[in-house]
Amino acid sequence: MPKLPYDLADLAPALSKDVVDLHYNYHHKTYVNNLNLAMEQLQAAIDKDDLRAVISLQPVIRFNAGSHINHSLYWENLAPASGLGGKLPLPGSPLYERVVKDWGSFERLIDYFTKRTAGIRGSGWGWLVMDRVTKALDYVETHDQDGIFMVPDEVPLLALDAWEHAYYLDYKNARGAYMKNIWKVVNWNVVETRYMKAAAHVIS
Ligand code: MN3
Repeated sequence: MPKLPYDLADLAPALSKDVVDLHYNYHHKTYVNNLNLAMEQLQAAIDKDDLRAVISLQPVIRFNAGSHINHSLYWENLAPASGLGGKLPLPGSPLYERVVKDWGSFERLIDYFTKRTAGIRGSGWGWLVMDRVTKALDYVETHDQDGIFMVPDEVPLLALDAWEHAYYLDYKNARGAYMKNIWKVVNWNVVETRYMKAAAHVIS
């Protein structure tokens, strides 16, 4: 489990202590436990050269490993509103200029992402991604626990968890209200760092 870069209560009121506690210490932890178990079973299957077992373990590994990767990105790209949470990059910074180039403004990007992520059918994730080839920023959604690592040439910059367990305790069925409030705790500093690292390794 990655260590949270803040205390459980620090994302309130956007996300209550209870919702973060349940999400991190129960949901995320359970995915990690299930992944560890499946990895042990995979190793045993490989040791026995049991190809049927190796293949049958793939869906559970895809689900739980994807979840662990996605949640690790999610926790990292949030921050308390009393600190870096919700503070947009300054004009002139690389991410600011790229967002303005691709989206016109942060307001437009946030508005679009809020609508799209709130509208994901079933469980999934909304992502701000950078295309490795063009460096352009785009919105991508993935379903269940699939992640951006499964999409060729896209680098995840911002992970938004649209699963009910991410907000239901606080917002009930109002996913749109959760999506509206999550921007108050998005750590754009982390998003910008990811962008600059990704942009430095662009495929030419
Ligand atoms: Mn989740």
